[in-house]
Amino acid sequence: MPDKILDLSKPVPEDHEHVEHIKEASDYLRGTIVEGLNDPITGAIASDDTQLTKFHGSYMQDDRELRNERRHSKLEPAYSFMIRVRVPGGICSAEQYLDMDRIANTLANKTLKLTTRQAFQFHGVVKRNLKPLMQGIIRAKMDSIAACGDVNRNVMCNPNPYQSEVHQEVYDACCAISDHLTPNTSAYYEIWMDGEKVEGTPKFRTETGGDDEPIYTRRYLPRKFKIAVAIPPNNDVDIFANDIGLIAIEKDGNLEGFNVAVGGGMGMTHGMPETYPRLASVIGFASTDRIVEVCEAIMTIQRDYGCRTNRKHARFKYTIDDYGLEFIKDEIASRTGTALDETRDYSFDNNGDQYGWLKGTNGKWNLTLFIEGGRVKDTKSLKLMTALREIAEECGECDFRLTGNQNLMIGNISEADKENIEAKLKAYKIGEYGGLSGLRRNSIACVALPTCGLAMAESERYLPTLITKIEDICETVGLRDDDIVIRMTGCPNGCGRPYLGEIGFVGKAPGKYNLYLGAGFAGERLNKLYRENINETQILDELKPILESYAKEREEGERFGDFTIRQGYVKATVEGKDFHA
Ligand code: SRM
Ligand code: SF4
Repeated sequence: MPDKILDLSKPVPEDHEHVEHIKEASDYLRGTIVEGLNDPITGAIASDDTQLTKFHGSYMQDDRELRNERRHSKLEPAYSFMIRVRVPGGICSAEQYLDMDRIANTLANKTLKLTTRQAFQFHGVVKRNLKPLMQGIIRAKMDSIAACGDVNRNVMCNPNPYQSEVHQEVYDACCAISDHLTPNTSAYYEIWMDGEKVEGTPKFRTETGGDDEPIYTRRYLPRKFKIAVAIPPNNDVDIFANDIGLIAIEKDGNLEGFNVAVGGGMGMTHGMPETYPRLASVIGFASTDRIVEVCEAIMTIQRDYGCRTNRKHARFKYTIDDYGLEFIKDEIASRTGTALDETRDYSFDNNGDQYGWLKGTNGKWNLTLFIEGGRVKDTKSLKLMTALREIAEECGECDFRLTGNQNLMIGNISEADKENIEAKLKAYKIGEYGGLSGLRRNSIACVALPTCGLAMAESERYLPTLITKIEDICETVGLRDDDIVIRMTGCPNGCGRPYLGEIGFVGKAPGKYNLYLGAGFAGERLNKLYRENINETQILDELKPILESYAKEREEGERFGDFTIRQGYVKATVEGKDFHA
């Protein structure tokens, strides 16, 4: 039995990461954030506080394209803040969507980013606008606490509870897990709302909770923690990329419970083979009534045993590979008093979104729209932001739902509104998805430049152009409509889950990418490095013969990722530890 790493009876050990000392000294995530916000001399906040604002849902960034110019002019970097709004299960009302739109247009950079974890992001928020923006979110009865930081993040699930009874039950379970694992600290409302209570705000706990963090403790988790729930056969939230992935098991139209998978994560660092993406391992089954306590038990195992001396080794996937799955199973049994049951049968057949119109169990309509790179904005040629705003203003009872693939579902639409929405989309020349190639409708790109401080190459701004060029090849060989999962990120951290792309690109340097091939179409197998550090011409030269041969030589129903393995372009990755092999 290993010793726990978290020991609250002693001061934070010297060899623990600096962030551990910051958390301990922060008085439940307060630090000197208020003082920093009130300091008019700089557009920044204190460095230690930037670690704490993450827990409040905000990252300090600077415009990387202005760095040199500002340095030469002896100005401080062009600081701004990114704010992430948690939307458990991805669902908000039309009214809340309009609040997000208004905030983006008045206090941020007039765009909304729909993220790979069903959240909204605002970019380019200057310091003086940060507090008004946070207040706007909270007055919209939403929140940003725990959207980032060493805590459980936005819990994901399919965003259409009207697809079936089971979808509704899964959505309810997702919200229950999210609510239970939301941090308790009153610092959030104290700092951003001056302690004011807003009726209906999720988890306003100052009255009941105070600062005690019974689940997290004052040191919180060693690292971020992520949970997602999928309903077979659709793995649209990529559960295997999560610290906990839950697979809904139904019987005769009722939810029985969930297979529990643990230890997924995408992040790695170039040149450090001891870091690797890992897919979650399925370890058993828990009935619906147990799922919240099982999630808490798993998360607290990571709280107690996760590495706190090296953040690159601090994700749950490494705790599992260090201690073994049997240890994790035994701990779950001892913490909950009951062992997990035998894993139930399940199978996934895709990890994408089902575009277009779908009628719900309540007789209303739901429409899934492709949003390229998850970016909602107006351009000269496409007034996407305006169109969505007008739909939200006019659509009565409808709601807005974010998918795990950066897309948008407009839900709960009446028959009459369906016609209006179709007319509106036509007027604004917004296709539902018709006309998109199989590559584009299965694409994800992370934010990367210019806001992401970790980006080594473009992603969101570049993938659409690259896809157009790959589409030319696909068109020639007759693959235009074939679904192929393609994903790009500007660095190896994996925010667009690139290691689950049948074609994956990971930025190495400006204009240079590693090319990965061979992931499973349903998100059940990682891909493998095929070519390193290549530019656009090389990418196209590499992909052309493979796509040509796929068009000619694939077997009936064979997916592109499977084909690249069968033909020996790459070896199958069996587990995270052999990703680099
Ligand atoms: Fe991420 C860090 C954006 C999903 C793994 N991620 C970041 C930061 C905050 C950069 C930073 O630390 O300074 C990025 C902000 C960019 C910007 O300008 O907005 C960022 N991550 C995103 C988003 C917005 C990408 C997107 O285009 O949609 C996604 C927000 C999700 C959300 O709503 O919560 C996003 N990030 C992910 C995912 C995908 C997922 O969760 O399904 C992953 C891989 C899964 C995982 O966690 O392993 C992911 N992000 C990372 C990592 C690597 C973590 C690791 O274990 O090594 C970092 C860097 C870090 O934590 O040190 C990171
Ligand atoms: Fe930034 Fe890298 Fe995440 Fe892309 S993958 S958003 S470049 S941290």
